[in-house]
Amino acid sequence: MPDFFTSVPDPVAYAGQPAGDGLAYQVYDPERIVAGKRMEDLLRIGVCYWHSFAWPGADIFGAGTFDRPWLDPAMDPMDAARMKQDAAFEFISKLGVKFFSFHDVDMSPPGDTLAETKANLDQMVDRAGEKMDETGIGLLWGTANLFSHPRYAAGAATNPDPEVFQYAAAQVRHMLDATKKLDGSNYVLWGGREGYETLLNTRMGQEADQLARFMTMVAEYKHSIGFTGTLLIEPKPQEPTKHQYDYDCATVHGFLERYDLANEYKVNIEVNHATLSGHSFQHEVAYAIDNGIFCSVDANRGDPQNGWDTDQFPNSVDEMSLAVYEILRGGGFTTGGFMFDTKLRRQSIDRADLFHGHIGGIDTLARSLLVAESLLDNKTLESVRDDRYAGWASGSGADILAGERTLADLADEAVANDLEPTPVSGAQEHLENEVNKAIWNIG
Ligand code: XUL
Ligand code: CO
Repeated sequence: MPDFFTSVPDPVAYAGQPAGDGLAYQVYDPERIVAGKRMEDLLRIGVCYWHSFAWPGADIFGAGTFDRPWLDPAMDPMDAARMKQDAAFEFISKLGVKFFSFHDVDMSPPGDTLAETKANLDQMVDRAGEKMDETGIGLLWGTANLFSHPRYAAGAATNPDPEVFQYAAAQVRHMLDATKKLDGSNYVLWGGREGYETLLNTRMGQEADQLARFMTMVAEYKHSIGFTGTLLIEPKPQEPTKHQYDYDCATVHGFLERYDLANEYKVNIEVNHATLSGHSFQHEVAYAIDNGIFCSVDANRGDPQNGWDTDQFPNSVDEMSLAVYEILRGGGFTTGGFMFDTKLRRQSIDRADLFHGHIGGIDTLARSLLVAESLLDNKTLESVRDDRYAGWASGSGADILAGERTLADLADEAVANDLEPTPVSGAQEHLENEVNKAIWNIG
């Protein structure tokens, strides 16, 4: 196919200053060294296939608005899949980022039988492999769509019908094979409809056992084929179902521990899902890091006035900096990265709009990374945290943590010494000002 995104430079480059047409990076400089690593290697930016190329811009009140010729139902489905793939790889390489992600159904059309569907995907995956070799683009993660088709209305692994569980097993097995073939870094399971609409017809305990069985089988299969990428769960509290079992990081962590799966799975935290669950994104990241389950991020944010998943491009350095700080403090990404599971607004109908959304979002992450580096280098938060918890690092505090004191020991000693702890300031306003200074002053 001739180039589709003809109005943008190839590639979009780092300019370090505002470009007249907005089609240049102001902050994202892949080569810049941050915390000892190239910025590109720290951020590991990925583009998603589904919202960017497989979604026509429809909403529940109206039809698609976007210019995506390959979504024309009159086209031969495999020709359309090839055209879509050409446009996707053209976009990602012009954007100048290193990764993408896809669901099985994003990349190839269904056939009349499961075997035909599988053959279509195999063809398109082989073709994607060639494009990846040509462009140097890698696969951040693969995943299977177990939520759009009507068969999954009552869930996939948690469906009351074991045949649906089996159908889902076929899809996931196939996508794990495809992800391995494309040397994917991770495999994601978002429990799209693993939840319930009403408890009137639902056995929650039974559904949890089914989900755990499915996840165990997936982990076993991963090892049997020698796939070395990380398995990820993507928490989300609700939508599409009223209540989803993977509510937030703490819920997922408890589930993994309960079913002895904590060594097999980590989390892919989506900013918009974090805020929908009533947490900040920073909270979800910090929880996952502290509990050893952090791996990857879907960078799309919500709208504070809407209680649903708007999947907007990240544009707040304030929101992102503290979460990126936690990621950097935790040692950065290993197999994960920042996936843009982002949607254009329905009125953004110019081909260049997809670039503007990504460029602004990537610059936001790049600037947040610089803020995080400065907070870390200057020990802005760490020195205060060290002081605040100093009592636990030695003496009585350390003995308590080591299990060397009983409740009665402590109580007796408190009385004997007439204990009177002195409150100290949490200094929240001072710290907020320090964070703002880093945000304002970073070059
Ligand atoms: C849905 C969502 C998904 C997953 C992949 O809210 O985030 O796109 O990221 O299935
Ligand atoms: Co997501």
